Amino acid sequence: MDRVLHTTDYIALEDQYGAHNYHPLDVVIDHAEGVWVYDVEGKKYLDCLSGYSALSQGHCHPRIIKALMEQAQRVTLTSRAFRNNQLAQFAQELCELTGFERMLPMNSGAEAIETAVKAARKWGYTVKGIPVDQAEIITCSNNFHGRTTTIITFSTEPLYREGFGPFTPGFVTVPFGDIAALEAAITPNTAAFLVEPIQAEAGIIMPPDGYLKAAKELCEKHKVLFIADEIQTGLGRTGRLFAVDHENIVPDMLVLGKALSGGVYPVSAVVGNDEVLGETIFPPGSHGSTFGGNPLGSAVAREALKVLIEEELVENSAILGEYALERFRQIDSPYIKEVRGRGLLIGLELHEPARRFCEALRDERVLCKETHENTIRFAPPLIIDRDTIDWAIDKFEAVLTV
Ligand code: IF1
Repeated sequence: MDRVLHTTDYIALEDQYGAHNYHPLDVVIDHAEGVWVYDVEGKKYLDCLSGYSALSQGHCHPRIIKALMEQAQRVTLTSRAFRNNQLAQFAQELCELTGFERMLPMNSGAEAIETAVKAARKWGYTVKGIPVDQAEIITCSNNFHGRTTTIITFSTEPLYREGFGPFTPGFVTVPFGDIAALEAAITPNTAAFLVEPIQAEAGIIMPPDGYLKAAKELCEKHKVLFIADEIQTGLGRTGRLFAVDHENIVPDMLVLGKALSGGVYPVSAVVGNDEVLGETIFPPGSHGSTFGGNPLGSAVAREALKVLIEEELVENSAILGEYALERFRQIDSPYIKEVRGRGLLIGLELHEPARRFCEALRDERVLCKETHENTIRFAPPLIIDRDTIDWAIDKFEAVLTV
């Protein structure tokens, strides 16, 4: 039985023994269910961050937990040296859902991004004919694709890069949304364009209308792979199954994570056709991971996807996202500069740092987090209902109009 500790005790312990690589709100969560989390003092809060959009199905969804518990008593890990029945079915179900021929399972989002980078380079050399070790991948400024040293190579956020060099060559940065800059950056050695359809971490930055479609057309014209990082925007978060669906484009590779497992277990994947994920690109033994494709994560992911579809969470995200956006825009607040977003991925950009408002919202039992200083991100689980949205936005209004 745990010792009886209070919020301040836990904070002191974590601060003493944990690296300080985050600046979390001082709320110590003990358990959670659905859209609600409960701290160690028993206080109840609405989770408006959803684990950075990993908990789209809500905390501890009973069906997903049941799948976890049942599989955990059968087999949790086989390694890919052998096969298991859960990965086989997960692979089929994910490809059928996304319309691609193949999937490659990993664990974290960053690992899936690294996998997509490797696939794009290999495709560049073996299919496009780029001279070996000269492949270029174009990314957008203010991107967020993960924290590995290769991925932070193409971050434009000094805090994420400083002190972690030397970096990986072969990346070119263009402004997000600027189609002329993208065209100018394409060379015969360009293998891929890697982009988040909406730049969430940058502050819920929306693409100009038609940008993604024009970018896809440019990629097709110049034989460049279009890689969509939908780790955060995917699986219903923006009101469509994938954010690229808003412009009816089909990427060459889709990178998924977070809600792929409902926030219960780390599962990520790259999906694409044989041209980018077949044996020409990844022959046996050329890429892998100890836990990638393990039966426990696969069983969890299978149920998380079933819940997403059967509980119509994509539709709920679209309907309540539109409602929430409209309600946020009606708040008459001197602090709000702009409200933007799509589905239940909404950002309130303020004229000043948002931290103090997030702390005030916490005192009103609403948990959300500032991103890039001035923007409050509103991204509750997609299971949220209208009454709870109203309750939450009333709190935002109270905090933002004093
Ligand atoms: C942190 C941010 C969000 C992602 C996209 C890849 C990854 C992420 C679009 C990597 C991960 C997380 C990481 C976490 C905080 C959070 C985050 F603020 F950092 F950027 F959500 F916006 N592509 N995002 O959003 O996936 O390896 O983490 O599984 O690192 O602080 P991961």
